[in-house]
Amino acid sequence: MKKRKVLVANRGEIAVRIIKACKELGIETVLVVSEADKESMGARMADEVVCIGPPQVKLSYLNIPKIINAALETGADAIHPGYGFLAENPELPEACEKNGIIFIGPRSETMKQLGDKISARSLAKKSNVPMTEGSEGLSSFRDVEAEVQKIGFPVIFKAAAGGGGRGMRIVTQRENLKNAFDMASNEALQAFGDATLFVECYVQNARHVEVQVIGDNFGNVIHLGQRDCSAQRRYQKVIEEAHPPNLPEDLRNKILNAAVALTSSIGYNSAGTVEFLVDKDRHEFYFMEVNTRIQVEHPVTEEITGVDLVKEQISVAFGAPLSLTQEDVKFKGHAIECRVTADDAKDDFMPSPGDITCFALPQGNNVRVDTHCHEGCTISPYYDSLLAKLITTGDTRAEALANMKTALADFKIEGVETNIPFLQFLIAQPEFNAGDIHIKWIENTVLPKFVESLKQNR
Ligand code: MV4
Repeated sequence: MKKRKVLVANRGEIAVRIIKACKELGIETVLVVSEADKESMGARMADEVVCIGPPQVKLSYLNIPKIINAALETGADAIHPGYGFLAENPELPEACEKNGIIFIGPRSETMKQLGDKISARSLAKKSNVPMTEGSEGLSSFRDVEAEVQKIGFPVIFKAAAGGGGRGMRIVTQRENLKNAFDMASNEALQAFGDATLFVECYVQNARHVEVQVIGDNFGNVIHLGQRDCSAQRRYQKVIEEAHPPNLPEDLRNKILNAAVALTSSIGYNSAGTVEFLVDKDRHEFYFMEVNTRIQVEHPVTEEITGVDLVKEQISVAFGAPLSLTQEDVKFKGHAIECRVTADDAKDDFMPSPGDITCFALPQGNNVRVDTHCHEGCTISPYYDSLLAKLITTGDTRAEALANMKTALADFKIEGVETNIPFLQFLIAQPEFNAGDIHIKWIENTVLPKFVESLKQNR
């Protein structure tokens, strides 16, 4: 039988991660690259490389016709989109379908159903998944006041086509309603080409807890536990961990069951993540959204389950049934991931592109580093600033954290500024050590302290 071939439509660490998974599955790889990534680690590892255009993402990594052509020319059977770029754009699976190419992700209809946050809410409702009180689509301000009257302040506007914080505004008082609505709908129009908003009751001081699920083409869906991603700054996750600390057993089980109920109700057939807000003190949880891609933070789930999520995602896309049942999933220990980025924490997290002159990885049995960087590589200003994902494990959370402290101290990166000093500051905080943080914790509590500590050390 002819060897199978996967085209990787991404770059950076996730391209490397996908190529590794393909090699282990005996699958050949084609990597599409921009002119800026011809010498990348992924390009060195892939069996074939096709340059699809200049560094600007619109002309390369977001260019569907170029990517489809590269797949057809190289005889690729399937396309893996990674995360970001085209990963949640239903036009890519549609183009794949037209050209007889397997898309490594859910069906385009599934992507549309879940990508529209209002339709995602109605699916969640049908599966009896709890969510905050909220409205349908609001296309003009006239509909807003009556809805907000019902809900009560604070409220949050969200883009129907949105996700990831764009087109969102929190409003605490009536005077700010009109302005916030206008700002959010403009932002939504700019970002997604659709100004439609909806409004929800804003959950304060919540934690971000998400469930990893995976389904196959035979109607099987299982979960692989939960992750806590409450350590965020400007909607960008900074540290993630599995399992979420201090989550009461019954709440944990309810959230897991809700995620599986929702995704199995729609025959979800790939790797996916169901996001929730959790109000631990009031013992409540609320559905937020479903991400239909492999996520940046998937390694912490792999570390506590021993399941290779990328290999499993590729296998099910090629038509294999899930290699394990829910009962086969065994959890062991704790894992923490720090996103190491080329941002200068000392200078308001300004991106710091440039040439890496030293890149010495931390070592140890409980340390994993997912990266595309090496000594002599160039960090381009065209792309996101993720240098590496540093993952540590331990039998307990305290052990995983202690291992993270050592690993961060041992990670030597020179040539670009990094956020490592900030990560060290974060994990040293008493609230983080107690597992007692929420989604505004970094911005409200840590950043002011961090800025103060910089002044004192000057
Ligand atoms: C919320 C919320 C509180 N209440 N919805 C952020 C991105 C998208 N996944 C949904 N998000 C949120 N939705 C309700 N009803 C809080 C967030 C949220 C957040 C809000 C402000 C600042 C940082 C945040 C980080 C994660 C989630």
